[in-house]
Amino acid sequence: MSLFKNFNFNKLKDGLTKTRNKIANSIQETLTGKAVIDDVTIDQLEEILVSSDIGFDTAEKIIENVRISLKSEKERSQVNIIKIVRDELVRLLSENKKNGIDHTKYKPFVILIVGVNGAGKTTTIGKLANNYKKIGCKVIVGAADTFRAAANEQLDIWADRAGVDIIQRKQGSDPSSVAYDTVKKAMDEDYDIVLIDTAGRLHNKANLMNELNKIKRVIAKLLPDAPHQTLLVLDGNTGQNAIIQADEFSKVTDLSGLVITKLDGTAKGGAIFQIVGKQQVPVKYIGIGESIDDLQEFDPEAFISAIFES
Ligand SMILES: Nc1nc2c(ncn2[C@@H]2O[C@H](COP(=O)(O)OP(=O)(O)OP(=O)(O)O)[C@@H](O)[C@H]2O)c(=O)[nH]1
Ligand SMILES: [Mg+2]
Repeated sequence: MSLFKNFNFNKLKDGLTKTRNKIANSIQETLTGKAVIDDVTIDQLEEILVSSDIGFDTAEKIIENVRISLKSEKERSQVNIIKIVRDELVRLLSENKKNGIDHTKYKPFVILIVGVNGAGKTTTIGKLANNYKKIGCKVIVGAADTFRAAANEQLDIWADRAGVDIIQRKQGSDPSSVAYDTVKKAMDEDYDIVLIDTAGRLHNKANLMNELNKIKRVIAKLLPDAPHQTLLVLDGNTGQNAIIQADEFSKVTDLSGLVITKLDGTAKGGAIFQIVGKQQVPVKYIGIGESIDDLQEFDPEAFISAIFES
């Protein structure tokens, strides 16, 4: 069941237009007018899948299932093929889906947002803050990206848009002390949700990872189970690179979920299959635009419908 109330299928469909053109429309074109689905057509289908960012392994799996299903079918109609492909894609996207931790189990519920620079962390925090606020939660955000001069200001704008509180310190302050102060205030003043923004770039990668660890340790001093959720934000445009980032961050921190941003405006939405296929971490949210309502809870069924329904 979805927690947030902002799901909008048409918006999802609009956002995924380019991905739909690349994947579903090409499949439709290949199958249109084919009275019988022969091996050449299956090979063409395989080519489309392989070239559509969903990854070689995923494409192979789907084609294998198409072949198996066709063997048992008398009627090799195109509707069947599309259905087989769709079902298989939904199945792949649902594989890692675990039930998330219920935010009402902890008070405050602390969410740490991590990811490389420009992935969409701050924007995602603004959107999440808005969604939690809308369902009646008291929300505070912590500006623990103290590395970049404009970072505070950016988060401040989002906090303002969402109508939530913010803790910020001057540039160059210790990020973990900002996180500490935010969680402390949340505990003292009865907040439900804490969202901690972090830097995407420090002097080097080791620095960044050490900093994240320190933030986690410091938060845990106040609340032993916190952070209750660590979300890795990945830019949906980056395809293969997103997989590498997920690997890197998984090494240093326990990720509870992924947020794939910027799925609007990219034809590479198929990369989500590779990410899900290679990670044990479920996709929790997807970003389909730059405004405050453009974050949706990830629903494999809806995602595939949005890609295949013209
Ligand atoms: N189209 C689109 N743009 C997005 C989405 N999410 C974020 N962006 C844009 O991506 C850019 C970077 O977003 P930020 O939220 O600043 O990214 P960040 O990870 O906080 O970046 P750093 O603070 O530099 O590490 C901004 O221009 C956002 O508007 C999305 O879902 N769709
Ligand atoms: Mg940021």
